Amino acid sequence: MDINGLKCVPELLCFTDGTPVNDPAQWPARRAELLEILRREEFGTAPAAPAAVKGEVESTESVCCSGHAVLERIHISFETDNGLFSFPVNFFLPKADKPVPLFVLINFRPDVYDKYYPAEEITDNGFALAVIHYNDVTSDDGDFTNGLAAMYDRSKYSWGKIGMWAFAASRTLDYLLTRPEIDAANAAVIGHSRLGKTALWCAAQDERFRFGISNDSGCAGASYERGKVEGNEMVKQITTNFPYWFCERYKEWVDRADEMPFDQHFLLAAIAPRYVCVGSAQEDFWAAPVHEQASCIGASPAWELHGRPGYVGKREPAVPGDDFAAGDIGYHLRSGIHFLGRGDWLSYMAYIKKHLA
Ligand code: GTR
Repeated sequence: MDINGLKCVPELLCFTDGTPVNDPAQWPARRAELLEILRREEFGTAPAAPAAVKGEVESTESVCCSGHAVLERIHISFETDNGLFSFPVNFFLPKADKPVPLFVLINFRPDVYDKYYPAEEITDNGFALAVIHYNDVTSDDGDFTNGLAAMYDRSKYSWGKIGMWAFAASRTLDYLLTRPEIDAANAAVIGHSRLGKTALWCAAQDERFRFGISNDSGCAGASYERGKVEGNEMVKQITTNFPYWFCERYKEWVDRADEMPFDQHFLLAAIAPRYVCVGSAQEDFWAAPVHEQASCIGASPAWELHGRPGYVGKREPAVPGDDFAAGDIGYHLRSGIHFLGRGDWLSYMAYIKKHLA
């Protein structure tokens, strides 16, 4: 659990009251505690899932991606405290004779096609891809009067924008699980950067996702906070620049990393014993690749408790080209900048194929 002198604390396999966790039967309760801590300290609380979610296919492009896939424009809708809420999803579905695994991608732009997803390569690899444009859910700023933010009373839920985008990814899954073309046992949620944080938070809470995929998620994502150095993003910068992503309490931890009753390995561990895959980029020092790898190592005991291999890879800092996919926690480091690229997708798809249900 040591990487560059970093040790992942607090302990994962120990309840807050000090009771050790040494039996997988204790895990659901410990996982509930991890989620409770992350809600209270970082991402805030969210409303319960709506009783029913509707999906309407508004239009279909029956020839897309070399003719091997179709593209549907779907409207997802559900009742909220303040009435009906809906948002659009672009859904790429390969033409296949059996149900296919699914990616739910929370993305930065509404564009079809977009630089963050090689749609044809994804569908040719046998995956369906549902893309949510995050601003269709709610704006990426401190305005809590638009989109999903306006649909629930702020005084009842402490969620920030990350919690809202994660909620929308789960609602997208609600609908897609009703589609016979989808292999319900093999759903993944994926995002880049702030939306990588979102994907992890979504997968942590929503056990229907077998895979949580974090690309360059950095601070408040996969990146272990303790021991960061100048040039790495920390709670201080993130809560100054983007306070609205989180609950109010997260600010309490500015300059107090060593006192935090949690760290980001808790976020990965809350996905256990399912699957989590973390990708970093060499030049993305702001996101702190070494700290992303450290969280993977630090989260491992949650899998080992279940007799599963957690992180199986180097203990010393990864070098570009390293891709550790053997364990239930995947990790890769590629050369280059902060970006969700084709190489990242190839790595995630290979990892998922290795660990399909
Ligand atoms: C940065 C932010 C990071 C990361 C990134 C992104 O400005 O500091 O935490 O989320 O934006 O989302 O691209």
